[in-house]
Amino acid sequence: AVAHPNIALVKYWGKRDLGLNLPAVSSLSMTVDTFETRTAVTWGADHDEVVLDGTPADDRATARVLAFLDRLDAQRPPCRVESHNTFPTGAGLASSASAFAALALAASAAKGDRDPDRTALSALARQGSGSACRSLWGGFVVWRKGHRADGTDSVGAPLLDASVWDLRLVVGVVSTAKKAVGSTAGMERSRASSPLYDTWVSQAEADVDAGVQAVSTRDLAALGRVMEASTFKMHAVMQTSDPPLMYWQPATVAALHAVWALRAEGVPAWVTMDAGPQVKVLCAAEHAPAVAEALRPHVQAVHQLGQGGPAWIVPS
Ligand code: 2P0
Repeated sequence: AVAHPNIALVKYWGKRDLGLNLPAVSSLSMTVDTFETRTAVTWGADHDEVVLDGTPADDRATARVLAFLDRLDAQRPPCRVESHNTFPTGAGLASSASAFAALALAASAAKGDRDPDRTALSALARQGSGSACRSLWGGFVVWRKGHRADGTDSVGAPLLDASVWDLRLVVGVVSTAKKAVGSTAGMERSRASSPLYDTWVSQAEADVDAGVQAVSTRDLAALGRVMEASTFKMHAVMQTSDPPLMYWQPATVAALHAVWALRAEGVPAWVTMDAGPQVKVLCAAEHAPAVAEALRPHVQAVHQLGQGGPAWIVPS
């Protein structure tokens, strides 16, 4: 199966249940094209084996993948999983989102269900990595946090297909180093220690509603504004955690000032950053080249990403 990563426009940061991986807040994302995870599962192998980008996975990654397969089927046979990413892993480019979306779909197909219920699959993918529940779908996707104790209503849902509104996320890659603190540990640190955490949670649903409204009315300025607001509230929570979570590098700040300078000159473009130093810029397709030029002096590489489609099963 193949899945694309997604970038949150209104952010997920914080959990209300660690066991089922239920979020404290709803979120809104755009699935991107170009970057992809491609995963093959053999259902019934000699022994359990996980290979990532051509190399046997370390113990931690192997345990995470096998625990995920156990959730799909506690009686499963030994399985072989082989997965490739076309982009940097673990560097704030949403690699766990595409990874667990592709794994959920590939494992279901390998088990014999080639047309699984996507909503049930989204709930499964969420347990591998929260943001993965959004990568089953293309275009704009909303993940409502849900209310049920079993988490069956905490799933991604498609909002607008990829072909409808031609936007770009221009990604400036500041560093491809793996992050020092992963998202799960970071979220728990923020919940336990940031004095801003409760305010963040209390405002998140209104931000998601504003984002959904902006997508529904194709209002890029409104979407950009709420995306930047959500981004900086999330990073304020991160940075006021104890010890602070500072995912930015100096080049991150230089790049975001460059985008704001461009906007002051009349180019409509808005910034977002996730749990890593990369800067991602939301703009109309016609403005992506100018945004890329503004980012280039500050970053290692620039990718102009369009909207990606849903996760899909490669015909065998
Ligand atoms: C997001 N992030 O909404 C937010 C913004 C990072 C910052 O979802 O612990 O890998 O596996 O559920 O999904 C990254 O966190 O976290 C993330 P887990 P995940 O995209």
